[in-house]
Amino acid sequence: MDERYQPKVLEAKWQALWDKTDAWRVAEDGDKPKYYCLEMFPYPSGHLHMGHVRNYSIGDVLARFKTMRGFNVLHPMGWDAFGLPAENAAIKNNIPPAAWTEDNMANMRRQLKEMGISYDWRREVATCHADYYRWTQWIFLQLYKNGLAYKKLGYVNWCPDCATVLANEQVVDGGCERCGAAVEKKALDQWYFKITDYAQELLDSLEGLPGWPDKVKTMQDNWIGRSEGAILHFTTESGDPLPVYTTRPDTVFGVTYMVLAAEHPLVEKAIQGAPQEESVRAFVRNVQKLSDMDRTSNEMEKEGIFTGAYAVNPATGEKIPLWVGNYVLLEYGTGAVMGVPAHDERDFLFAKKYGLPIRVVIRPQGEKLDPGTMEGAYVDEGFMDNSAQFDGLPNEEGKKRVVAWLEEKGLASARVNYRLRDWLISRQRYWGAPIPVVYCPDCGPQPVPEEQLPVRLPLDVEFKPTGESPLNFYPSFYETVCPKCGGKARRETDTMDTFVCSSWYFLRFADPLNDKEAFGREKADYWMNVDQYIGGVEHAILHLMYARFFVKALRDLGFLGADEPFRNLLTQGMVLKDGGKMSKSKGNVVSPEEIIEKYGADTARLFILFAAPPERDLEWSEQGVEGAYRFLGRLWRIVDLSLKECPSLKEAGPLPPAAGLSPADKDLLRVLHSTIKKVTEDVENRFNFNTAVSAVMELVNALYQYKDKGPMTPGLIRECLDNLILLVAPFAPHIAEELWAELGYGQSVHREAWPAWREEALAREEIEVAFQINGKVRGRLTVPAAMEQNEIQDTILAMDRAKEAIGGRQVVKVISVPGKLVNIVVK
Ligand code: ANZ
Ligand code: ZN
Repeated sequence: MDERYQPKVLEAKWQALWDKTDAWRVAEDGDKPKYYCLEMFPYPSGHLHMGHVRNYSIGDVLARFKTMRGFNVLHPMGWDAFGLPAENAAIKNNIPPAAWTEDNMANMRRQLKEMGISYDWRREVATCHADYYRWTQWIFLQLYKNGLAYKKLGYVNWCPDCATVLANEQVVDGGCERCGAAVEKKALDQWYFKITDYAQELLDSLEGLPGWPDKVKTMQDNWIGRSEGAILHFTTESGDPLPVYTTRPDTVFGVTYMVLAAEHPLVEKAIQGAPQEESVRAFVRNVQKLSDMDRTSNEMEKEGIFTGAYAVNPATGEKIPLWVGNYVLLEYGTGAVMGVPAHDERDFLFAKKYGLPIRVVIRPQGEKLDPGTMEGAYVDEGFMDNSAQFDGLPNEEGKKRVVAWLEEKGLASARVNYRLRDWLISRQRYWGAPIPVVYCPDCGPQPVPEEQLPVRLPLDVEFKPTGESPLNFYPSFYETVCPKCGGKARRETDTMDTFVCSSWYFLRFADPLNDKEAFGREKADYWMNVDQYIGGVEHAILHLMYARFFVKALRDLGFLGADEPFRNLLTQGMVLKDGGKMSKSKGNVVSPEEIIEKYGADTARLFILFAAPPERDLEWSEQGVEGAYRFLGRLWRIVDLSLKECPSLKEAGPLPPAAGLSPADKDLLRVLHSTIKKVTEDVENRFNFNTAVSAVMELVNALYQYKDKGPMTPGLIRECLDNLILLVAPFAPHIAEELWAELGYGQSVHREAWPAWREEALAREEIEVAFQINGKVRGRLTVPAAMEQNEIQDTILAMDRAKEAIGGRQVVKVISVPGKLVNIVVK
């Protein structure tokens, strides 16, 4: 055995062997419990960053650990390969998006192999390959045929710089998530998925996910945004229906104005011929520049303008002024709100600003509120007031009674509302899965027949940033025939949001080579759910919500048994350096390549796993990396030294019965078994990889101490080294493989069973107890571990040293910490 630990040589050697033998391939196996371990697949930007390395190291420890624990483990990897950066690179460097993406995938695949991650590479998928997006298109067709995909004219978020539509979630503080440009509203025909059909189930089944972090579930809950209220049927003075959604029907007698969203269809009608016609239009144009995020943000000043028209309150028959405002969303509720300044903070500010009346209709018990002196809205519970027959009712009760009363007259209906919108999936972009629809002048939109899939992306596309899909300039793409009448027709040139591609990749991994189906039901049912999903918290809302929706929809269409995609979710923390996120702009990036080159992959993995528990942020530390490297060197040498000093250990048989062991032997045996126990429990129950690694480090220290003390018992050393290497295997797979071979084993360490600890080896035979007088340590005593607490006390009190220290004073009481100390209180 080489004296020096040479990671470069041995890592390359084992990686080549793993590759050649497809070491991590799996298939369904009825004899073993299955375990599906999945890390979020990356966008192929070209290079792994430390966040990836962390994500995939965590997943790899679990995958390897579960394999050794006897599970049939699926651990796949692929590429979320469509998307904008490839197009931008194409424009900038004149490389076709497909070629750029392929190069990047090749490089990152190589890097992942250099990290020694145990993926079944035969299952690799890339969402940009036709054998994958064909099935993305097929899923689109299933949703379309079942009313879950539809097209409508919508006001969409438009980034003028990227010249593309953004999902609401891609608008951050009113700016484009990618480039920061101010986002505008634009009317466009768009494709949507009807995720709102699943709003209630998506909310309810969060409760069935105890293995998800609470913070993620809360974010999903808020995003779905369920509220209970009613639609109240106001009308305009000229008789047009003007329904509003409110969560406070109990305040309907307090409505003093109404507000329409800028895009509301009644705005034009209301202003026609009014003197303020032009100024309202100007106001509307300004509001349309605001994103939904702006409109709902607390910071933005609430503004409005009177249309000149009036509405009629269904409860009172009263005429109330109709306004347009910058804070009303067209897409929420009905796009119109009733203004109740006395009981809504936003309405209160609005009324104060524009001199609108404030009418109190809810008051606290035994108190009257004066609108003239109120300094803010009264939003708490109370009793109805100024509300005709409802006066005096507790307002919660009032909500139901008002709705029932108006409902009887056909003027209201109870309603549950969700903030969740349908998912806008069309993009005016090239590098995405083409939407499989054809427009026929005679037959209208027609789904592409399934047997004609895939609708292939042309690969020779040129890039002109025009705001239209580049496919619009490719007659060879869009010219086609109608599948129904055979006449001339035009293909849809929009492509799908990349979130569509990533909403089902975990299903494809179950059956990636299937060219007859997106996935076979039997295989999907065998592997699903994903037992452990691991990724960044930045995907807490969108990706996870969309994937959940897909699974539920596919289940309802009969393609799948699972209800949820991911049984357990681990959101890993960030990798920081000098307290900040690693980023090019800050210049604090440490590249994985550099670290692997200098120390090897095992060191990189070990450091990352040791430096922090997985959910926490991790501070990069060069000393920490050095420390991990030194530890692996110590591990190497203890095996080398043991083999040299105790050559018979290779042939050593089973450990002799405990009776034959020296006290030092027994100590070491105890450390070994308590380490096995700790590492097992830390990994399995808590994902505490950091404390698991530090326990392994202590075991190595104990081995050195044992060795230094004198002759080694060969069977014991054998037992220690075997188990030590098994424990190290998931964390540092290459060195473990090499040392395992050095110990004479022919089979890969990663195919061995995880070690079990022996309960009887854990027990200490003797323990050391400190004794104190009035809190001050006066001595130590070694006693049998099994000795009773009061027996220990008596022994101490009988000792000369103790008697001397007490010095004839009176013992008031004795306080013990079992197994540790005895404190004698005297006065
Ligand atoms: C009158 C009222 C009085 C309201 C009151 C609240 C308090 P959630 O809980 O989020 O569903 N609203 C309705 N549609 C809106 C839209 N398109 N844009 C902006 N705001 C809208 O909120 C429902 C409440 O938000 C509704 O209840 C409505 O204001 C407002 F004392 O109606 B409320
Ligand atoms: Zn036709």
